[in-house]
Amino acid sequence: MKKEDAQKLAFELRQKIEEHNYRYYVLDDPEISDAEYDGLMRQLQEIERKFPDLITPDSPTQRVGGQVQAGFAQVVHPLPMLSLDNALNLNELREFARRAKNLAPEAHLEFVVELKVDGLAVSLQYENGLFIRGATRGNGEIGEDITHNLRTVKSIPLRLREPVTVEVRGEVYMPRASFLQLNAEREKEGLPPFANPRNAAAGSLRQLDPKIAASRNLNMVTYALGASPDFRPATHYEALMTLKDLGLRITPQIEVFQTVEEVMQYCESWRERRFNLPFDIDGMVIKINDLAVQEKLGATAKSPRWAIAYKFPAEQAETRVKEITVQVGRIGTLTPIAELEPVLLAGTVVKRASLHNEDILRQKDVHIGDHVIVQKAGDIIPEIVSVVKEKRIGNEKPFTMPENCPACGSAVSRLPGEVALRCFNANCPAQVLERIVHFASRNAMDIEGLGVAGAQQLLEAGLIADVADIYQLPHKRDELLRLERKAEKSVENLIAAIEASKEQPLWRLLYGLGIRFVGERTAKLLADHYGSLDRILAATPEELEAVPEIGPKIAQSIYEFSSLKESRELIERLRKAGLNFVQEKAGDGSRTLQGKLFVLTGTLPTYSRSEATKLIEQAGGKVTGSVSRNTDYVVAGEKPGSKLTKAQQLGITVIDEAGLKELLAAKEE
Ligand code: 0OX
Repeated sequence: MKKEDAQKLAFELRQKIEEHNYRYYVLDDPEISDAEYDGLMRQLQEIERKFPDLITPDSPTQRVGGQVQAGFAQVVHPLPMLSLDNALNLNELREFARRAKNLAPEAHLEFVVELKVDGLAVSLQYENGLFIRGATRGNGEIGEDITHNLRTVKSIPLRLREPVTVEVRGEVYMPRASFLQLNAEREKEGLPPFANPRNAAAGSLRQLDPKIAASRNLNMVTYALGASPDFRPATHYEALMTLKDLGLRITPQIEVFQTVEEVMQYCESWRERRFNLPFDIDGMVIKINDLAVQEKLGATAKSPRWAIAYKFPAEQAETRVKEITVQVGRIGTLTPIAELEPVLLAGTVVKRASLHNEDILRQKDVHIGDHVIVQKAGDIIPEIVSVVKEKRIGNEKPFTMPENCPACGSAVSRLPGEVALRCFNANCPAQVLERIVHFASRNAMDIEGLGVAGAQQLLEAGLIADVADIYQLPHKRDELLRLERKAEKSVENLIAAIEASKEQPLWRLLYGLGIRFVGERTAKLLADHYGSLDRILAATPEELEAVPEIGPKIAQSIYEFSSLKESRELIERLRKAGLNFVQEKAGDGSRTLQGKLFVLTGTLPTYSRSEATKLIEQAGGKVTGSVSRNTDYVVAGEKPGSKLTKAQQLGITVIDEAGLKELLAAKEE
């Protein structure tokens, strides 16, 4: 490709990617699939790899490109970042409105109500549309420069849709599902888990190496205009809408109300509904809409008089620890679990709470028999907040972690630098069970009927001993039918699910193997990069590390797995069973039509319409039904219809089947 062409294409790709980002993050209305989006990114990365001097600072590929920082620079906020006063009940909310009314008696008060996203307040500075600096709130006057980390947050535009100079404020947070996943991974790695999504977000932003923030699914909502010489909106609501138009993601579920009663009703309506949100909120924020009134009300030393937070109390309950048990995970991690007297909490009965590891157990000083306060923030697994020590009567028993694995009896120990105790017996029945359950789980091979109970039954009956044995089950129909409580229908369903799983995409198989540190995302990256299981398992640690986002720990773990004789034997048995080991390889020369839009018209000499469509899609292109300005090629066969005329009118390139074959065969230079 010539450099001028590359420059033009890179420009177009960046515009497209930014537009799709905006649709995805701000409007919540994506137009293309994740795979198509990834395709555009890969195409841009490829161009920038070939022509590094074409890279621009606001290129979507440059989010993670930053250097590891030596420390955090200080940032003086152009306007202090105030915090919010709290209203702890509805009366205090009424009081807030009354005070405002007293201070601005002539004004008709209108209230904007927003969700109070539970994250970390940040300030973003844009200059002529370009994101130049992002900072924490710090003490409100001076914060820390965390630009390198904020650049990795995909909902923060690196360039606004207008070349304006503006400072905005918002909250960076971690969605609950990402938090749970991150903690699960950390526990596997023997790292201490984060206490809640807010700490996880804060911990991610307080890193000098931006790769860490980039690997942690962080998100941001904007909730206010900061110093903004270019803007004079009349209301807060108008300011938010302007920010949205500029490409920033604003707090969702914003409503404007005329009376405090309506405000209170709306706030209360979120008390239970908040648990259905994908992120935690710790209350609602009520702001007076009119900015002139805001100015008139001003602020105290700490917080504005025109805004208040209405906090929901965390849902807590008291119960008793009946027992502390120890669970053995897939890679042998021992986790202490508090078995509780059942208690109703935020609508569900809670019977167990994870104590995470020995350190946390000690820190909370939980004894068997203790009365404890349990808490649920969002619909997260309940946690033990504290022990009600006044209720101790003397017969409570402290708990010490066992020296031997409760499942197999082998001695347990800690790896250097890890918090968790581990059982290192790969044949430990608890680990075997967990490995099978993980392999069959919905996010891996998705074999219904192989949950804990199902897998346990098969293990006990001696019908399976590892994941490869699962594929022998279809030949053991009679034995399955003889199992207790197995109806014919459920056996048929299990066999069908097992057969269907053979066709699962490569990443699911790789993830299902349960290699330490190989989560879903890593599995997808590796499957994409290597295209086959054999190539992944043949790679050296150095080669693996060369794959973007794969660090030394993951590389070493995969290498250790593939070096084991047991693993190699297992893989061969899975291959023999007929599992899919390969994947359509994306991002290499075979996806030369990445992002290109095609329209087919008329009858082609050799390809059927569906064959042509398949070939185009395999090469990364897309076939649509009608010609528009966005169409890249019209493939015309015999008896083309009006689509050909339209293509000619719009000046779209028209090719025949031979032309299509040429495009498909073309390798990038
Ligand atoms: C939030 C949030 C926080 C900031 C200082 C004056 C108004 N966590 O979602 N703060 C504000 O606004 C305050 N709005 C929010 N939505």
